[in-house]
Amino acid sequence: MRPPRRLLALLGATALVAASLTASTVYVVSSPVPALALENGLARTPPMGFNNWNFTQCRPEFNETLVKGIADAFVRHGLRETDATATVSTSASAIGLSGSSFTLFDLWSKSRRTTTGAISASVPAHGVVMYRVSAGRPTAPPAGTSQLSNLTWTSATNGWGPVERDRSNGEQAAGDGRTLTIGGQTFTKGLGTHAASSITYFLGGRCSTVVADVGIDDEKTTGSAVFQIWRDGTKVADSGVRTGAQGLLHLTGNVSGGTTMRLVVTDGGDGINNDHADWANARVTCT
Ligand SMILES: [Ca+2]
Ligand SMILES: [Ca+2]
Repeated sequence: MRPPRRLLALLGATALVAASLTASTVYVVSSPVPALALENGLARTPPMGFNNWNFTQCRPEFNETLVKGIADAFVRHGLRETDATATVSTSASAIGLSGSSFTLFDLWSKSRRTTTGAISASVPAHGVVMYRVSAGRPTAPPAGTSQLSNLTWTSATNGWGPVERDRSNGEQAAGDGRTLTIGGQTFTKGLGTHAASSITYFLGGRCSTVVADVGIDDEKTTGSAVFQIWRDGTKVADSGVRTGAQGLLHLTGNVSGGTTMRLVVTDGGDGINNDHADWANARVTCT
């Protein structure tokens, strides 16, 4: 898959934001709706959006004239609100891409989908949708059972340096981890992470099960973390809080039909210090 080249931004529920907002960004933005306190792993408000406070901090120049000017600019670029869900579309050429197949990565939910031809988003009334759009399609894992450390993830975040393949997290440098070890048991394959971490794989609806032996690596036994497996926006496995003293836990997630799968590590509620979290012998089975 080619690396992401464009961040597509669509503003407003009914109108397409022209690429003139930025050369490479499209947003779907309008006034917020009350947040729903859903325990679905998503932030209760979008992590990105139009945030005047960060820019102005209510300095004197942030006055009615400026606010009206911003609103007028939105309207000039075709941004308006409606009270109904609307489909907002653009073309590849409008955002500087070529080809006919594209991958849309939802920057809020972290879900991923593919499309051909027109690029569009279904935008709730007064809602927000943000996609990173890249040309081409990601590749699903091959048929059979694959070690996740042998596959290419589509995105990864990690709380202390990068995610390590087939070794523990170690410190901040890449490749400085040790043999994956949980409760004295060593592993030659797996992923070494550190809370807070999230690793996303594209499955393309072709995979059924993800399994791993999870736990705090022996290199930092005082850590604590929670291991979760997500199929698109649904959590399908949760380890509960694991400490170094508990050793490993075998975790299984049903990812049948999922377009994407995420391995998530949280801090266990007590901060990220020493949270060296291993996904040992982590495998996915696909057809
Ligand atoms: Ca490292
Ligand atoms: Ca912790």
